[in-house]
Amino acid sequence: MTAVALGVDGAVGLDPAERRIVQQARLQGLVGRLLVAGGVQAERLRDCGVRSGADVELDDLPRLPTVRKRDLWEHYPYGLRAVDADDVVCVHGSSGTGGRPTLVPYTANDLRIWAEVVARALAGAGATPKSVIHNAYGYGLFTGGLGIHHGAVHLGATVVPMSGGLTDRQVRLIQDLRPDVLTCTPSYAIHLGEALAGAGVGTNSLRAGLHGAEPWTNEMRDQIESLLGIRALDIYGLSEIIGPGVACESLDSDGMLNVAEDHFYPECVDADGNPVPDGTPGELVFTTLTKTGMPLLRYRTGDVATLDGPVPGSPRTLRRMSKLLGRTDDMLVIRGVNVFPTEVEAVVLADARVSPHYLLVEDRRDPARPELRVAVESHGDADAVTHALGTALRERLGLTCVVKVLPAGTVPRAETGKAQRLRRWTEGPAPLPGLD
Ligand code: DLL
Repeated sequence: MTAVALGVDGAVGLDPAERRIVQQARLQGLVGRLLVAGGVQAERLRDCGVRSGADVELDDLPRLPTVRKRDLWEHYPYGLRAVDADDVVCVHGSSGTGGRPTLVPYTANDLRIWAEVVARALAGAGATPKSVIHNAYGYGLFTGGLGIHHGAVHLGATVVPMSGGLTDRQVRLIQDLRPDVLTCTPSYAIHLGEALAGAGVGTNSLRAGLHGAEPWTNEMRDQIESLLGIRALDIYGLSEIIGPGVACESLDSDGMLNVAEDHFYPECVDADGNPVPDGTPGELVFTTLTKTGMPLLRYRTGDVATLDGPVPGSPRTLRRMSKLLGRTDDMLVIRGVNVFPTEVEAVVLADARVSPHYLLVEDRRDPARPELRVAVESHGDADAVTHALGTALRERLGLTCVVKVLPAGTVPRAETGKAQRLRRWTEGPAPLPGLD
């Protein structure tokens, strides 16, 4: 593997002034497409006085309307689709609320863009057409598995489509196929690293890992790097924009993630939606300049990070974003699954045997195995309630939770102010007796 690979396309090294001309033209094309497609984004543009793509410039973005996850849910399943149903070649998504997932339709054009940006991310981690990529992101509606897959194929590498789980088999194939790149969530990288060590399987073929889909710290990075002997790099994305590949660290990006800004134009805004200067934390807002299936103008991600320019003097000229610093809402991401506490509440309160006093505990004591613990009180048969809630939560969220049925009166009541329904547990004793 080469130390610094610029990528499979020239876009990453383009002169920023030339890139801006491309972005400008693409923005005008996008606005034109949205106006023709009609629907909520077109209405909001018209309300702002925009009649055609030619009316907008990149500098006008801050005064243009935004769109949020809520808009996707309100127009479920395909309300923001901007092409004929016939032009949609696949659908991906993530968990949503009210039992409705967030669904994203892709055209063949969108799949080409996705493959290109993921191939770029893989190349930035040192992967080449000779690489063997062990892909342990889940395959399915989740964008991790298939997104990395498309990029690896586009790069001309060999992808091993492992998906998640069945760790013994993953260990066996790492031993036999000797991959140089590992792609999976950071928590699974640690789990796999421990399993490989436990089985006495060496990891000396591995050079780099692309890890994302959930929050992770630099301490976790150190752990992954020492367990697996690799450079562990951060990859960011969200289904609404495309999936993995919106931004990704490269071997030379100095701890920040290169944003694929020729396709996904980034802004960073404060709570009132005003732009913040580079280096100041704010909410990331992306505009999909080239997507056609579900193009989004100024999508407010809820993800908090900082933006910055490229590494000075680097041949890689893309703007960069920091590792994520948090969220503007209460969405949790547990083992790559997005969870809104209100969804858990809906399941818990639907069971008549359970009292309305419950507590969610985001258990991150072991960073490799984050768990969502759900403490409830019930007068019913504890085993039956545990089983029923566990099944209902798995069905609704796509996540296996640890359900604890506690004696009546154990879950703290809010005497004043808002009920505290969510606690984070990173060390020390359980926030509630009986929870571990
Ligand atoms: O998680 C896409 C993805 C797959 C990214 C594989 C990277 C690797 P969603 O399921 O729609 O898409 O979840 C998107 O997950 O808004 C963030 O809050 C969180 N997230 C994604 N990447 C990271 C990361 C995929 N690198 C939501 N660090 C986003 C922290 C991340 N959080």
